[in-house]
Amino acid sequence: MRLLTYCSIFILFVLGCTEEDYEAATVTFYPSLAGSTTEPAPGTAGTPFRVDLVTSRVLARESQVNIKVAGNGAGYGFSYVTNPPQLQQGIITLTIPEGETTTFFTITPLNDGVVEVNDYEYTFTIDQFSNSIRSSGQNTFKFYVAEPPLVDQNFNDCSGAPAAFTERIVPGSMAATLWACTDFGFPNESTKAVEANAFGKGAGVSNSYLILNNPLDGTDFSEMIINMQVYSRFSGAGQIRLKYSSNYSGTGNPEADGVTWTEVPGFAAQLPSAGSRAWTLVKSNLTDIGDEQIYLAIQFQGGTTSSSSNWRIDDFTIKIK
Ligand SMILES: [Ca+2]
Ligand SMILES: [Ca+2]
Repeated sequence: MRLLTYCSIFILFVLGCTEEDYEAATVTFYPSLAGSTTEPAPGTAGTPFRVDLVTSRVLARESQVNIKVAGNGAGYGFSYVTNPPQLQQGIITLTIPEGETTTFFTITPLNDGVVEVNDYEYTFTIDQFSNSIRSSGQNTFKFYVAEPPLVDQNFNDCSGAPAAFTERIVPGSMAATLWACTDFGFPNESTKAVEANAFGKGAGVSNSYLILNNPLDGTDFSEMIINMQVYSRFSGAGQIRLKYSSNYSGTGNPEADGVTWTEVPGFAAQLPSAGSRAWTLVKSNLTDIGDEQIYLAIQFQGGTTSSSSNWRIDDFTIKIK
């Protein structure tokens, strides 16, 4: 009898240990809690991004984890898909076999044909679990998908003159080419940029437009977000302005009779001072474009051969919505 009691206690103890040591596992996102990518171009497939989870111990039984998905954009099947697929909208169910400690799912961004100017942000939250999993640790994973810009110029292949832009000099102003490639881009001389400078360039006062070759069609958007990095190494005469025109022809004198340019509001006020030697992200919004085609330009005006500020532009992007 006494022996039997000892055995029972021993068996209970062992079973108890089994429950404690092998049953109650915690599941957690590991090693990463965040990831990011860019939305694929129209007609191209996105790259699956793998998200890993681990359990705190080997599972004694096959167990499930439900992960709740929240985010903006057009939703599952339009802005992204997951593998395993979502059988119930907004829930990914993962099964971890007995004897295992790891699992993962993938998220693949899709081009949804919708411009999400604030980009996409998804939150994956461990919501429910079963069997051997009794708790969750780091239970949130964030995934960011950037909307690809309409225009995206880092000037890193700049050679001679910047691609995608054409310099147009107003007749009667300083005749020399003023916009050129520079090796001193953002954030440092490891990348190229485009730069305007009139110093030592001969007679006249600068008035030169660096014009984006492709006009932008106002019927395609209600708002345009134009961002660029700006740097000025030297102080002196001259300034840059971001302007647009709905009646410029796209070629020839940018100040020909009848051509009007409007300053993009807020641009000038955000510029670093001439000679300040600090890269500054200048962000502009344009909302009052009608259903017309516009040209966008950076104008460098007022520099002379004996006194000129210089202006470097890098990471020029335009997003529309
Ligand atoms: Ca999109
Ligand atoms: Ca660059």
